[in-house]
Amino acid sequence: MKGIIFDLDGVLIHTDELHYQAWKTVADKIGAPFDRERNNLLRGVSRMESLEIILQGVSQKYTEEEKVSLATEKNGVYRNLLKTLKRTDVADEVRVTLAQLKAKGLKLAIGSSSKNARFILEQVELIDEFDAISDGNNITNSKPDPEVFLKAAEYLGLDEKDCYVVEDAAAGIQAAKAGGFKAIGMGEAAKDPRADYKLSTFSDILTIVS
Ligand code: B16
Ligand code: MG
Repeated sequence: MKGIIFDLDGVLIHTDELHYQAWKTVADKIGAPFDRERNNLLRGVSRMESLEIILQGVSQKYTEEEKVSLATEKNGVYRNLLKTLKRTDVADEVRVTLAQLKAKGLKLAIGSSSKNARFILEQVELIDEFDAISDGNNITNSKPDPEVFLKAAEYLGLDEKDCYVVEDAAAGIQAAKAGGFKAIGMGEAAKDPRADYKLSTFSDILTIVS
């Protein structure tokens, strides 16, 4: 294996919690039921598709314009939360593991559905650790479509069969397998039977690749 493609939210950093808080603000405002279980359905899914999942809980119909406005409002709350992120929001275990993977000669990429991925990576001073970044800005179809990972492999100059994908989302594991990658599940996705490997802690990746 020559490369590893990392999902961002919920894998390298706990921005999944900030997504939850931002969507909760919008959901409470419109009276949509929203809890952590429903939030798990939003992992890896695009902003507009996430909103559609939340709106399944209300009878009111929203126009496209109103939906864009709600999604924009959520992103505003989320961006304000992201501004508080700093270097120490990435665990030492993550930084050390990434450095050790690089030292083994593996190429590292980001494969995130988020349009805020670069902003997050800059905030936490992680952006220079990656050889390529594929995110919500360079794709048409979000996970479970494999596009974001296929683009990441292309940017690395690698074949999908030579790359692992590390994911915390069911949609992400599905995308990785659809693209022909080896899937490593962590967090929620560690329970997914489609994952080829499961992490109990981030540094377990070192054992998988050795
Ligand atoms: P944004 P990932 C995904 O990131 C999140 O898991 C998902 O909850 C979010 O809706 C999506 O990014 C889009 O994010 O609104 O910032 O463009 O897990 O693929 O890194
Ligand atoms: Mg994720």
